[in-house]
Amino acid sequence: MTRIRPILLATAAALSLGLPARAQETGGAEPRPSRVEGDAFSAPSSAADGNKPAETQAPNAGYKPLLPNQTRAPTPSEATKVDVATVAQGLASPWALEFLPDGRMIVTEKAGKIRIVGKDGSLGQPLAGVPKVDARGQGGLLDIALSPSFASDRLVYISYSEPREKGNGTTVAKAKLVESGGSGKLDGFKVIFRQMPTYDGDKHFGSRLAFAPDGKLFVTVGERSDKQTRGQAQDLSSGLGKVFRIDTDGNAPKDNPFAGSDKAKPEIWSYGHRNVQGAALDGQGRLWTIEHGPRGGDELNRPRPGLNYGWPLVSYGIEYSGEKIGEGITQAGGTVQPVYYWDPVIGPSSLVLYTGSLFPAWKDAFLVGGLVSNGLVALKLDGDKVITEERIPLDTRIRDVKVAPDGAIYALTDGQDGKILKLTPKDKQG
Ligand SMILES: [Ca+2]
Repeated sequence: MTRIRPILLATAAALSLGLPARAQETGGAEPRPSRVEGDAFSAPSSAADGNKPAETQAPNAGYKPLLPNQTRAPTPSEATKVDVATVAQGLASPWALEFLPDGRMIVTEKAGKIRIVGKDGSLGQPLAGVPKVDARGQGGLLDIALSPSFASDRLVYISYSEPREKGNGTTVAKAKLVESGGSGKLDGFKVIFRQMPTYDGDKHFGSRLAFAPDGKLFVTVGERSDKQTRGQAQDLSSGLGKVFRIDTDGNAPKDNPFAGSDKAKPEIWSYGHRNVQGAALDGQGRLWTIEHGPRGGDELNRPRPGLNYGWPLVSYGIEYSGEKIGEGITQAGGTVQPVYYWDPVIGPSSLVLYTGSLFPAWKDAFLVGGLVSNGLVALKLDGDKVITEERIPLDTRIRDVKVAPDGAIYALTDGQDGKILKLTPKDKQG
């Protein structure tokens, strides 16, 4: 009963949100989801091109996918050729990039700095008013998002691993970006949300911030990696291993799937996640996320309210030691299958929907930044199913990917001397 309840709540929540509930998705005939959520995704209506998969290496785990095209989708019939230019360099372990309305960029650096990067690639001085962060391991100053009404309110939202008594944790804050005389600061800094519990570790902080069209903010986090914490991804009273949905003051909206429950955190949108570092809204305003799996098992998911995405009960990956994760199962009742997974991993850092017109082949494709794959991955979808996977090698770890107002693709490279790379279509004459 405890496993079923969230799903029923989820459907009710989806209906009240006006989101496509499953009954609507399946033509109205089916009142509740099947035990294994695999059939939520219809098979592609257009046949794949019959090309070989983009992935050529042997998998780490011997698991078979439950669904067609759930991994190793074929490459598109025609490869997209890109020109790559370096727009800026000298960023210290940059983590996130956003475009400001005037075409400049705002970039976070992991150790705790935020800089504005000019259109000419010049790096501004670090903004004042940025909080202290715990930058050990995978922690630090992480994502940045502009308020949906940034042009009028100048608010930015940041996520970071916050140093706390007895450890650290992912925290979300907002502040006003104020610039004058060539320098800038964050003004009126205010914490709006803290992932709890605090834990003394340096891994799996997530995190991405993504605004939905209704102005609600999705916050993705991790489960802190260690064996003693990872099980909390399944615990609705814990904030580890979740996707949250909050308002701009950090409160849980009343139409969240667990709002009003005394056993669950009301900010939870979905659970059973490992370490979610990519989040994007699709053209219908629906949330998609991408998370780091263990060895094998990176996942693309479409988190729906109140549903369980399986970790650590279910995974297509294995431990780094080679042992099974838990029972070594890839499906279980009450858990949702990934839309797509990778084995071996790509190390997905970021996710964006390509909405520009410079690359017609990628119209409405998801672009994924790869830390391990050293480049971008383009996923074309048909409905909610991946039909092709294309690799765009950039020979360096990619930490974030964004689409510029002119449709060019900007990739932020990881590590010291981080760069901003600009991708444009390769001149066919050249
Ligand atoms: Ca999963």
